[in-house]
Amino acid sequence: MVAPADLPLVTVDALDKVYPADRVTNQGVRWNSLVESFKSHYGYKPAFIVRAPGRVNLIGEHIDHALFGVVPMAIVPDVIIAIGPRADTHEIRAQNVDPKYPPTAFTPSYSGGPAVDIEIRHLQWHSYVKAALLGYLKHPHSGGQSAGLDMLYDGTVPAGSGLSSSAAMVISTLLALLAANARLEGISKGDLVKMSMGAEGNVGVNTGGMDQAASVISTPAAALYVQFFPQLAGDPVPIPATDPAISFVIANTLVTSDKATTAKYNYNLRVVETLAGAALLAKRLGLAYTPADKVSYRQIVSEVAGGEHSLTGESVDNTDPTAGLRAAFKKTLQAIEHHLGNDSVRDGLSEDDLIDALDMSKQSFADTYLSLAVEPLGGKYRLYSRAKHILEEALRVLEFRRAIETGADGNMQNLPKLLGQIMGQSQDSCRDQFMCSCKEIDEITSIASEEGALGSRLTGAGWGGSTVSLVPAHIVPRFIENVSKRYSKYQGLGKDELEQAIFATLPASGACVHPLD
Ligand code: NG1
Ligand code: MG
Repeated sequence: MVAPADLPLVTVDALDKVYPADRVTNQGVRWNSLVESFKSHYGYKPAFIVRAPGRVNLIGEHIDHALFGVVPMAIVPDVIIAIGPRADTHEIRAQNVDPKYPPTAFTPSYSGGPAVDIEIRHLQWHSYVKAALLGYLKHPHSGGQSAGLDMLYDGTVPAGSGLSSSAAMVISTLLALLAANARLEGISKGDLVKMSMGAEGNVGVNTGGMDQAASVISTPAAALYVQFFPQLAGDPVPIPATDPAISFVIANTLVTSDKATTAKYNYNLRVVETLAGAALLAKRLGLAYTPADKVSYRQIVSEVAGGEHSLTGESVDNTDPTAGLRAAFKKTLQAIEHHLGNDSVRDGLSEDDLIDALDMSKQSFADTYLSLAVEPLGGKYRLYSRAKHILEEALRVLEFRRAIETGADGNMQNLPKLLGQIMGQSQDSCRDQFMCSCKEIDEITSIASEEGALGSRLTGAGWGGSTVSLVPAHIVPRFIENVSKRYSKYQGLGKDELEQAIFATLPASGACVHPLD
């Protein structure tokens, strides 16, 4: 198999290679109007349009960080940018078609290594432009320089909706920089994923890589299995024809899950709980890692199974290629039960107790973990329930993918129901073990189930943002209407607002560059 991560970036000459057939015309109107607005803003014709989509994650929440595979897909909502390179200056000018995002203009400093001033504690839309620019300048491929650039943005991924507007912003901006500086050559999709992960770190988010992989590597009409270990790879997962046909409906809670302001006590804290849990498990298993190694649960799985070779070697049943891996996940779950589920670790540790358990000094704990959290954390570290969620969710990803490939017990008829059940289990675990749900997500997912969804769960980081429901295609219009009538935060919304808040999605293609002539 050729891993799509190794393939070159996509250049498109027509929009039917980008959007599902029924969306091409209205997107064409949008792209043309972006070109016209660029001309009237900057007084000349843009040279390129680049695009990076948002994503919805179907299964595998909060496990990319632990290097387990996930199954997201790129969606139609995206960020497109019209670009004009300017040879006469280093100034970057960025405008947004939405007047609520004010224009910005700045020049990176090139004395003593590239520097860009990112307002990390007061993030604005253009902080993501700057984060991408800094990531680009620091990447060896850029040679540490960028030409001046005029950019006009048009984004349709709602910010803070759990659909990865941030990844779409950063990736589209990186593509703009690569295109404008004639540096597209020699960059693979996998390179862009890594570059954008690094760049998103410039706004203080410890990103796991799923969003970037989905936005860059996705191919039309398929979800994407993203593997992070032992290396990044993407494998298209075409959604099969079933009876009833499957549709995925996204419903935004309209509670903004703004990581820039809340990461310190939710997302980044979970990252610390995950890393510290893996370090403690490794220690109690007698494995030769120190906390500074930041061992992942996925690495521990290989150790527990006696090396990666045994997961893929002859012991594996040919008709079930993931059998070895699933057995290793289960064995690791037993180890978690045994080593993290017995003593005081089970109910959560105070910071001092965690430092003791890991045999660390306060200083090295702070250097290793608290630096990831942006701010002091306080409270309890729940290593056991986070670890359990991660391993069980990783197992669900394998089951989900296997079901799509082979049906439920070999039967395609029961597939929609089985996929829905797996999604429901994921939601329960996100709520009870990873504790990343919230009352609005709980409200939508339970209304969704009552209105005929076969499964419904949060998607993305949670704590607000969006839900995704697996709905039989033939009931989608009624489903959307009924959920719209019942979910408290949709009351009083206009038609346009509602259409943006709840909609059925089709898998769209990943990021691309469109040269204009
Ligand atoms: P959101 O908050 O939806 O962008 C975040 C992470 C992902 C992944 C999910 C949880 C970033 C940029 N994204 O997604 O990598 O860990 O949470 O599965 O941090
Ligand atoms: Mg994000």
